Amino acid sequence: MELELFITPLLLFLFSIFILFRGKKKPDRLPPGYLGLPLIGQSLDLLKALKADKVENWFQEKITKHGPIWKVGLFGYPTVVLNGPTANKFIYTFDGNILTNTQPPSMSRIIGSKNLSELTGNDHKRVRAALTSFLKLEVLKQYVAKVDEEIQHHLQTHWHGKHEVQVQPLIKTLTFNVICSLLFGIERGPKRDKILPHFKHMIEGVLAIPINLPFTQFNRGILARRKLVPIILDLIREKREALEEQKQQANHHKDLITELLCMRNEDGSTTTSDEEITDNIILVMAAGYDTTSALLTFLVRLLANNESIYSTLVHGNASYLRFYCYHCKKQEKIAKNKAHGEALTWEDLTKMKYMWRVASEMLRINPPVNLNFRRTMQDIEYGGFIIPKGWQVLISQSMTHMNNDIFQDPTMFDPKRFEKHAPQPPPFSFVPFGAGSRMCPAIELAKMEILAMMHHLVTRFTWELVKKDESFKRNPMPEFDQGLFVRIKPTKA
Ligand SMILES: *[C@@H]1O[C@H](CO)[C@@H](O)[C@H](O)[C@H]1NC(C)=O
Ligand SMILES: *[C@@H]1O[C@H](CO)[C@@H](O)[C@H](O)[C@H]1NC(C)=O
Ligand SMILES: CC(=O)N[C@H]1CO[C@H](CO)[C@@H](O)[C@@H]1O
Repeated sequence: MELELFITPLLLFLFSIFILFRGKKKPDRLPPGYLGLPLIGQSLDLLKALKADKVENWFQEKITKHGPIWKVGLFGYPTVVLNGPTANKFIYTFDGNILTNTQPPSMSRIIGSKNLSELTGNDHKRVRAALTSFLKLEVLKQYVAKVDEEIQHHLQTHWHGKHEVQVQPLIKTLTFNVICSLLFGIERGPKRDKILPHFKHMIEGVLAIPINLPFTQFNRGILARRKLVPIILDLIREKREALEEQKQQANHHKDLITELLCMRNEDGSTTTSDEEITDNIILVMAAGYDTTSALLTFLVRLLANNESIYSTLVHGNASYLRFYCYHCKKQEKIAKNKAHGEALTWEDLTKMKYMWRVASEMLRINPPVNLNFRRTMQDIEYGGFIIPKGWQVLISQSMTHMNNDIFQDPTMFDPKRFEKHAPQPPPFSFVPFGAGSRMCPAIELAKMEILAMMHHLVTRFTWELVKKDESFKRNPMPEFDQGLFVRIKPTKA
């Protein structure tokens, strides 16, 4: 890793800071644990655990050593790590002005801090309101055909006629395209093509160690952001002009940028600066791009490995269908009622209940986002300890998702856990999308993309893994070593 080149000179520098820091008076009742070196702390250890997808083991080791609440230095800040449903509830529901959604510096420098996830108080409410009003179900329902069109075009271009494909990079391009089309009204063409490479580099720097030296991942991310921002500012300008020209024509497809441009204060002044819109665009792209594509890639791998799930999904469970749920038609039946190339409808998606249970179980076992950071704005007491002002608080989704007391036999993949009549997991224990007032506002969009894409895949292709045991690393998003190589065959029509 190129990073190591810089470590030695840095250590000397950091060590001197460390000596300075030690002089400060520490509040009593800090959780046990070691902060390590300032700035770096134990970031390298965590990144290593992430790469091996062993964050739970890393947490568990520390818990065994220090108890359930412990401290560690991560990405430039002292950090208190918590776990369990109570901790999840605490992080997701505590007053957001005190426990803010501030991300480690690598994330906020790159994603931008005028964005939704970093905003607090009224700013957060305002921008979130625009996003939610755009992403709510009644609005999204109108766009199923648009998503479907992107998916069909994607399969036609990148899958049909091929023998082998790398699933993950392809699906990333697909999710990028869906977001461009639906949220930003950027149609296929040169503009999209210009944004994509910068965007990819930017995302890669998001959870790097915040050392801005040439050749670090962090540095590449910052440079990519710098190239991306003017393109987005141009786009905002175009949308604003278009909006002024067609002021009278209300109510055609409004994209998210237009929606944000239309927001007005009570006195009629604009509420959202171009800078805020830019950061939000980048945030929404970042949030939708890696997450949905990771989940879809895991599902493709699952269906290659598990014949029984595949068959239930495609053909349905005969006895189940007959006795319980005749309208739970499986993918094959849904496809039979369509003319070739005819778009899926909202109603079709609502029938894919088994598919969504399979996806939910995948979200439990392999949550695309597996770390949640917060920052304290004042000293907070938790579990008998003080978390000082300015520290980070961290939880990992997997700590509850893989807890044997909450999900029995947690490593077993079992979609039955999400059946309607199955016992519900306790509140704040199944949190792939977060929870509380900052819960991912795009769940319904993600669901729509996943159901529609999986439907088209299973009805058009069969596939097998080229490398049976291809594994993945977390960077921090799951990345398959070779992008998940599969051999595909078209299904007989
Ligand atoms: C299929 O139906 C049978 C009978 O209702 C049920 O026991 C079984 O769990 C079902 N399988 C799935 C995967 O839904
Ligand atoms: C496939 O999934 C089913 C249902 O969860 C599970 O019982 C079975 O063990 C899995 N099969 C394989 C080969 O992993
Ligand atoms: C990097 C960056 O843009 N930082 C700014 C984000 O917004 C806050 C206030 O909302 C500023 O204080 C930061 O400088």
